[in-house]
Amino acid sequence: MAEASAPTATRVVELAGGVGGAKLAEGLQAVAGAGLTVIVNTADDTERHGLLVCPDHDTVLYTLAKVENEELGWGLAGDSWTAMGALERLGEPGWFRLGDLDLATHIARTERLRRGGRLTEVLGGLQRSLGIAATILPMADEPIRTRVRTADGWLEFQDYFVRLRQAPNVTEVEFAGISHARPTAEVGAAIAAAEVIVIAPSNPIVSIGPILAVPGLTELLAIARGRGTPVVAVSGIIGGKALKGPADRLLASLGHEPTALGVARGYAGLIDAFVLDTVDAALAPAVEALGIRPVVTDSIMTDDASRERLAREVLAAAG
Ligand code: FO1
Repeated sequence: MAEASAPTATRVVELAGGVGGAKLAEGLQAVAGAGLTVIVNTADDTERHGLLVCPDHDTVLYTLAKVENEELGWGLAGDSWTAMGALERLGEPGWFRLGDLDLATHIARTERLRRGGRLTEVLGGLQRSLGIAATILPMADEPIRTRVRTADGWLEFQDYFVRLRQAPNVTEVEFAGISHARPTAEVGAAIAAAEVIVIAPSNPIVSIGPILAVPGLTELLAIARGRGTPVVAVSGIIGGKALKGPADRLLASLGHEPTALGVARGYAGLIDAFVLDTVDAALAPAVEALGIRPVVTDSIMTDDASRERLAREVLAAAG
């Protein structure tokens, strides 16, 4: 097991999706405070009832503000569903549930974007209102939407994820709009200033995949690495199973090995170190053979203390 030592990094960038990314972000925020910048996936974003919903941003925001609904893994603690019931009575679809309190976030965001705000600025305003120390940047300001191909044709991501409960077999994934997107100035500056870059234990295909697919993003990471900034990824697959969501099934149906080693292979050439759970210690030599330094530790984050402990180990792993 790796020893947790006092990290020195104060400027940390994390690439993150939803729950796994948010939990590690909380640990990293406890260590780096305002020095943490989280670059979140926006390809899960969706328009519901005329409102822009940004699931991964909001999961990270609510978690860092300590107001997240831990039971659901999305939305706000103590939320209620009165407005959703009223919408359903009017004949609107109710399978994607927006809580009464959560609705305020989507209304404010949509209104500010309609007034001409840039996504990065609008999300920054929400973060300031909730008083978090870290900064959460969308991976790009342009709209990018994940679509998955199944036997029934192409589906919008939330249609697959929530309405169909990830049941269909996925044979292809695309990020619509990605060719028009570019890393924002804020994303570029954060990566350039980072002392450590962390890839969260999020879904490598549909959470980290879209971030890395933004044209120019991997080049920014390569420039940072060239200047000596280490990139460390954490496996979200433990013992061949995703901690949450369909990552293991997506990896397999898209022709990748559904193990931590399969995840490491996907990041080969991009990262310096890879954090695997103790359960997967036997995969460490194969990770090393990819030219990536394996770091074996207990990587399951059950509470605040384990989130901070893993964050410290990840930063220490960066060396
Ligand atoms: N996930 C669900 O399983 N059911 C829902 O009704 C649902 C609503 C929802 C509303 C706002 C939000 O920010 C997230 C929401 N999610 C819901 C979570 C979301 O679909 C996924 O967890 C992420 O897109 C995957 O990272």
